[in-house]
Amino acid sequence: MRSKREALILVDIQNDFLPGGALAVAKGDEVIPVANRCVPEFDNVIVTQDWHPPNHSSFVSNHPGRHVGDVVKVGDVDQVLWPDHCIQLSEGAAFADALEIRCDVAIFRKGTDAAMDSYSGFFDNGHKHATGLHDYLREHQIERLFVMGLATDYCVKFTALDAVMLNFETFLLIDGCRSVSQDPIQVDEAIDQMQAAGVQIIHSNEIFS
Ligand code: VGL
Ligand code: ZN
Repeated sequence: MRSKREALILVDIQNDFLPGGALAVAKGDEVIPVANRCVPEFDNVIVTQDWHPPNHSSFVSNHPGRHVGDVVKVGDVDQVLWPDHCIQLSEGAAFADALEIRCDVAIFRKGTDAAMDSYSGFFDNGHKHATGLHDYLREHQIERLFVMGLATDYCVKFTALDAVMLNFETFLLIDGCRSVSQDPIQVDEAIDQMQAAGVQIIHSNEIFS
């Protein structure tokens, strides 16, 4: 077991982000065995859950004439349009069946406001509303975070960037992440951005020593 001052954050390991899901991430299912190996090492395990109402502003179905991947303004924030995904209470929003999380896991839901998307597990994309994750980590005196899940170039990236901005010592478990983009240049850009911000990129093997 690792130190009580550390937490593992599993980002959006939900059916809709797995192969066959509404917003399938290629090989997204491969993060599950990595998560299952890491979970028993931590006293504190946190999961984020993308949890959208059906009228969510990131859904292409709510922007007639637009296509998936288009970028629109929602308020003053740029919003990428996605296939409808992770609708509250749907099977697609449920955690992957094969994910072995204990009943003491802390769940933080995001993207619940129809008018504002939330990639980060900490704040919405406008940085106006907090999910409660930061308060939770402070209450539990957590200082060091290990982040993995789906997807490297969106919710994992923004969660890790907010974590370093909030002064947590932050590690990305790179083998426990898969990306929406299949362009290696874009994936490298996301990883470089995290690294430049102070996120330490490690392999999950490095936590078992
Ligand atoms: C995500 C796009 C839209 C993610 C969530 O979990 O990375 N990406 N909603
Ligand atoms: Zn979403």
